[in-house]
Amino acid sequence: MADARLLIDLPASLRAEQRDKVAILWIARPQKRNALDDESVIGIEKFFTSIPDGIGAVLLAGEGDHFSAGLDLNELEERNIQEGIAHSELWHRAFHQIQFGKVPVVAVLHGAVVGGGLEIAAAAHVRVAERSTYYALPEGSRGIYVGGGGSVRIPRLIGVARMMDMMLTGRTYSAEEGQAMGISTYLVDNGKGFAKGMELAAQIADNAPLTNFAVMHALPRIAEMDPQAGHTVEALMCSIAQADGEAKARLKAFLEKRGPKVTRT
Ligand code: 1HE
Repeated sequence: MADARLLIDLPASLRAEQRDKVAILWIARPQKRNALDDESVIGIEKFFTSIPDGIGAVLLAGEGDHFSAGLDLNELEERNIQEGIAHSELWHRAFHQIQFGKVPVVAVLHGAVVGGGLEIAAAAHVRVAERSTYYALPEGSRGIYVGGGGSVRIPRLIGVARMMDMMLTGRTYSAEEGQAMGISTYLVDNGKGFAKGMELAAQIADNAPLTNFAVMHALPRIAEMDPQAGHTVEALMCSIAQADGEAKARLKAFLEKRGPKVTRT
């Protein structure tokens, strides 16, 4: 499959394309710094629940100078408590589909990755940050609270104490600091993020699908289990993966000196 537009009906704030086995989802609202309005969040859920067969990974990126300025503050109109809960749950559903969807997601970060922008980035599986990236949780200064799963995912990346500091003091972290504390696992020069993200996504898309499934769905759950249950689920997952034809073919290829060796990077 060559490059093509993906035939998923999305709002104007999102753009999807396909390059071989990688689907690319652009947050395409640079005039509003890729702020996420309800339409965009619903579109994100739709995209991640409509990924066609043949796609093995998704690249998530933002158009313009910033990845995302988070929640569209124009939509913070008068909501009652029940409506506020429903709004947060809308974000939860959409971002759940990123983390626990069909294929792994690589996020390419640059410029502002703030508020809900950091929440959506945290739902991806691999994060590549350009040096222009900065992270903040300005919810504190806006008198609100994270609502896109940030309290669940961000402490698992950087710890509760750092997230508290970001929210209470409005502290901003640089790309280099984000890399050191584990928000991103790749740090690249400005303008190089998309190419690096595509390289990683293409590599991920070539993995055995069952391995990608195990890494996405079993690993984070095992990590939350008590160790005894975790070991049991790991043994089952390991056995299921090994029994798959794809694993057998790949192991045979290595033993016959046809498979790739581990190489230093
Ligand atoms: C927006 C938004 C937005 C920009 N909602 N419209 N997020 C924030 O608190 C971050 C708010 N944004 C900013 O601090 C800055 O815009 C940026 C640092 C991201 C970028 O600055 P800059 O100088 O490049 O752009 P700008 O001039 O501030 O903004 C350009 C336009 O985008 C302008 O609109 P315009 O009509 O006047 O041109 C801005 O109003 C608009 N814009 N950010 C709406 N966020 C589920 S809970 C999640 C909770 C949160 O995410 S809270 C964090 C919200």
